[in-house]
Amino acid sequence: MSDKEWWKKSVVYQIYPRSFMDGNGDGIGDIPGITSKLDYLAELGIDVVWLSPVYASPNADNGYDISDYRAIMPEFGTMGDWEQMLDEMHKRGIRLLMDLVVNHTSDEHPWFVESRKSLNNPYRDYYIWRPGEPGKPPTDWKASFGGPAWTYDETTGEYYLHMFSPKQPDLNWENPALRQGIYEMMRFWLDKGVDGFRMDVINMISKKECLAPYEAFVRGEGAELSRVFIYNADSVHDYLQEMNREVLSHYDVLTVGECPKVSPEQARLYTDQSRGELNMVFQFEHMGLDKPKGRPKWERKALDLPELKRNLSRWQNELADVGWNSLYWNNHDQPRIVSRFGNDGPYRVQSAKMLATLLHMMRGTPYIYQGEELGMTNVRFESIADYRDIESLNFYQEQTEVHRGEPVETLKAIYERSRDNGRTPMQWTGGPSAGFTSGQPWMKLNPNYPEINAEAAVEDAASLFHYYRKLIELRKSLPILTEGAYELILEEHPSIFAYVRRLGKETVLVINNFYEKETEMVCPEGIANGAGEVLIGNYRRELDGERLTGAFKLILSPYESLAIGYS
Ligand code: ISL
Ligand code: CA
Repeated sequence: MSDKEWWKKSVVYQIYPRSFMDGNGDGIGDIPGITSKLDYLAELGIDVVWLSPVYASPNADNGYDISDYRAIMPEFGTMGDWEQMLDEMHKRGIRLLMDLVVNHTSDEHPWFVESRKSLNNPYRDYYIWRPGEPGKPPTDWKASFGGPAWTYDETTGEYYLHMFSPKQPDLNWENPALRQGIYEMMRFWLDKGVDGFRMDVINMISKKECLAPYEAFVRGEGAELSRVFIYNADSVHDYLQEMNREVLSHYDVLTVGECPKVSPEQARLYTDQSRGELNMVFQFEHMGLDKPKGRPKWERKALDLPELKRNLSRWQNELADVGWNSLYWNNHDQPRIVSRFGNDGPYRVQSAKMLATLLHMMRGTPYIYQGEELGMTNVRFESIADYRDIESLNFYQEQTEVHRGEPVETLKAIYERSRDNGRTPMQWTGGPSAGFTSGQPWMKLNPNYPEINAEAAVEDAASLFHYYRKLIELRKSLPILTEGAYELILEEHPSIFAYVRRLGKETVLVINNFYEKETEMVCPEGIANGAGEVLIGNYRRELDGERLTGAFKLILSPYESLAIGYS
């Protein structure tokens, strides 16, 4: 593995700036706040920070609606603050990924302000406009946060496309001038020294292929106008390759593309390094296993462990020879993993350690979302008034007003699924407002901060924080964790998720009891050769290496996790 492939050896930490640390007491997390916490991140040992958007934005979707790609949101600070933050990161050997949101802009971006003015405005074609009668949108596509994906604009009597809220019009990537505008903006940040990009819904940027049937229909060719999904069109690959030729290949960067509805086969295309597209993608299959297939995100079903094993292993295997995986349990759009696949009651710390081991011993680049290293949990606010996310608020309104659903039932779904579960302010101390702000936090804290907070975790050698630190350290000291082959074992076992990593003569055996019930593990023959050394585990248990040889047996405690090395 070459030095150029540093991104294969890195651990990334995601910061959601609004909720990370408030530096000036206005209740909103900001850039000076981040800078003040860099020593904490350095202690954790992460290599890279992915920073969710900090650009100028009216905040319809907390910064994922950008009105100026080259300006910092005043609530977050100044460009000077940002430059100082980058400088302080680099001093500590931490690299910075910026969020690149180029499927859409804010409707307040000057490009859209111009675009909507007239049919022949030079920026008209920067967005996706189609003729249509009021009340009769061009296609029946739905927007992500509720309602139709087309909004009628009276000024010119046409519809514009928005796959998210009406305040997030989709850009038209077919327009070469738009693409050049994006590339220039990317160079602006790269020349300032950023080390890469996380690309928001990058597999949705091309609508060319799916709008084609509509165009044919309008031409009177009678094409079917069925609902088409806008993911992974062939032309996305062309655009990414062009972006590489023109921009990315001239810098030493990490790129990760957020790709809803991507299959491992498609991910191979995006991440095959010889194609020059992305280093890795965020896939979502494992995040969909606790809901009925094809149903809205608000519905739930119990996770089936063998299905999770098959799924994650398929990704490990499909991206083994070409391509590369990202590894994650959490981000700012997901509920907290310890409340979701773990146990946020009496086994909060043990189950969170198990989930961390399971993920971090796999092949790929691990991502940690702020607060995950503390075992932060989902939240249950009594009133919808305490929620902030556009998706949850729209859902609540639709359910209770349009569908006349029960408010209590709707809130229950929100408790399980809301993106705000991951967005409550970071819990730094047990003191007022968890040390997040000296003022009124923009969103209520999770009331469990007196128990769950960074100060307590850093002081406690047995905490989840120090467990994550150790996992990161192991990844740095053992090349097998980055390079080694992956093989699932005990495939059909209903409660154990175990696998083997192999490199040359070395083996790492990873064992996880996914549930609370004690269970017996019998190691298959041919894996545990020689005396084993426990690399990490969540129960302090003296394990004699000799005992871990051959077809050894272990009784696993609740959520017990163990990685054993053989060489
Ligand atoms: O959050 C989701 C469902 O609850 C996802 O479907 C999400 O909308 C999708 O993964 C795209 O997410 C990204 O783009 C959105 C933004 O709201 C998300 O925060 C961002 O991660 C629009 O920019
Ligand atoms: Ca602030």
